[in-house]
Amino acid sequence: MALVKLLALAFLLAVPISATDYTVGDASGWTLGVDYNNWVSGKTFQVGDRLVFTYGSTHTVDEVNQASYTSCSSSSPISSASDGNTTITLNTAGTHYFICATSGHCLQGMKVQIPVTGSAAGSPSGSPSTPSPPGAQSMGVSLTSYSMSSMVMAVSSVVVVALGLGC
Ligand SMILES: [Cu+2]
Repeated sequence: MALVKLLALAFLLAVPISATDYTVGDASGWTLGVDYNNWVSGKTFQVGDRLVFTYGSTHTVDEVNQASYTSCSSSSPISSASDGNTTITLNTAGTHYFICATSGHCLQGMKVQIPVTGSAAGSPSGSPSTPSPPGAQSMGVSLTSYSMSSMVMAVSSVVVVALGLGC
């Protein structure tokens, strides 16, 4: 069965994996008084990249939808963390919205929106998808499940081929 492992390894190496970790706000971290629009500008975020939030105990990281981002509402977050060091993997294409849930902080600018494009590996057409607010969330989910199922199929076919070769 050594050939199976070899082929599986070759397949894994052939998949481009280039996830990047971004520390939100760089050295300033996640806090008051940072212009996060300025921090985002010029950066390109892809599916699989990770956001690292570092912050003090008076802050939280809440992922919210666009409406809650706009109105600074933390009443129904998608996720919420307050451990001071939060890593969030950008699993779907589209815009991801984060706010601090501490009263008044979001209104004072502690909010950031991250436009995420599909990675080349995860996009069926091969071209990067541009984030579009309406339906972006569901598009990202379908992109992710597409790449998951195609990866499972590819691994299965490698195993089938290897078995067919008689190991
Ligand atoms: Cu805060």
